[in-house]
Amino acid sequence: MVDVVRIGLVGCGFMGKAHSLSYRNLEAVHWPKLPRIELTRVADAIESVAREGAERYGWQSAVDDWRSVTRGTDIDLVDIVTPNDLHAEAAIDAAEHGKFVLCEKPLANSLEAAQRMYDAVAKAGVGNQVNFVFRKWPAVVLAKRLIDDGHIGAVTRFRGWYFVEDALDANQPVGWRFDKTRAGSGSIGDIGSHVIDLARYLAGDLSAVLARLETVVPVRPVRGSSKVLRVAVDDAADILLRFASGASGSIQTGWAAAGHRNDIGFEVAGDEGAIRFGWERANELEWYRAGAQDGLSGFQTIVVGPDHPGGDLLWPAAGLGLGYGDAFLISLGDAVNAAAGSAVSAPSFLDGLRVCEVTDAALRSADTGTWISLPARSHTGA
Ligand code: NAI
Ligand code: SOE
Repeated sequence: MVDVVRIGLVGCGFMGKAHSLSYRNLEAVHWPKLPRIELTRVADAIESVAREGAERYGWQSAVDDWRSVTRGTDIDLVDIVTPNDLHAEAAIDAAEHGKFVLCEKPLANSLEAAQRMYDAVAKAGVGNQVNFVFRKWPAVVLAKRLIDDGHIGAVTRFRGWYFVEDALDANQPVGWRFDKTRAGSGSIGDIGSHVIDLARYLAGDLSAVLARLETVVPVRPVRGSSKVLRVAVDDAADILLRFASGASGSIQTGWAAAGHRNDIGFEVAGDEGAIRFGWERANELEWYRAGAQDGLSGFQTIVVGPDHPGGDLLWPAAGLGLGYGDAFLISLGDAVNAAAGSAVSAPSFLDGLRVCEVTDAALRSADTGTWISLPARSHTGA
């Protein structure tokens, strides 16, 4: 294990802030289980954004060319937090220069690009992680543990959703997320990718999907321009799922969903019980055990705290509440430990590729109106 991990960040917008704040606190939070961290370089296509990011978050240098991060001989871990269309080029370059690569979700804006990214890290033999933060969340890891330990029996159904209302206002100017060439898809890739990852994490690989997509607002104003965008991505998606295990389920997404501020959640039903979770009550997990015939059965609420996986990183007492930034402290800590050689990273680019396979199949299904089977290899994790 190395004793210092030197980090380079590509992109300094919303996620640039989330990741930078985490890096600043990682050593203290994971103490003494993490190597020393150096915030070596930040790149942003807009030089002033990179410079301000460096000053604000403590990066040692700022550049506008991402290659001086992916090729920097003074950098061990390259963290890519740009819009989806740059993920592949930057990640492949970083892998070819021997870096550990952490990349934001979705892994890429197309299945073809995601496959190239996976091939590049596999060929270079470098560590890799895709930042599906919600599967790192204490209540979600606890859900996985309950399922794996048989506390709901055999999984029969998964129902997942991610609704936000960010795009409810048709007149509010939009950015790259609504541009199909940059993002690849709409709500299904942007927020749905998180739920597809949770479906795989909790209930195993998928074998087929049937999807219906909807663009609620066909023309939107473009941020920073007088132009309008003819929207070619989905505002909402409904996907029926078949799992390789024989279980079934559904995922719904929508980013113009009135009343839903950041509502990602799931229900997993088994033949002996069920589990449910929703981010708007992120510190709680609900668990139901079937069978009691006393008229008193129902879901029990478990409030997460130091007894639960990841919950031990912050506060010594239960119920104080963890928040959004804490999810990144957990996820990025795992990446740094993996880059230092003391852990295997998860979720990996292979998981990111599998999610892109599902998204791509759902997009094709919506075009054809038919069920689309996923390649058998995606059931094996290989
Ligand atoms: P953003 O638009 O806020 O920031 C992106 C930044 O990248 C901007 O500062 C932009 O100038 C910069 N950039 C664009 N092209 C670049 C280039 N060629 N070289 C260097 N910098 C470049 O976007 P946001 O919200 O930070 O999203 C970034 C990524 O993070 C996306 O892939 C998104 O899907 C993902 N994301 C993940 C979340 C999670 O929960 N894990 C939450 C939000 C976003
Ligand atoms: C929306 O609320 C959001 O933050 C998106 O902007 C992200 O892309 C998604 O990863 C999480 O939710």
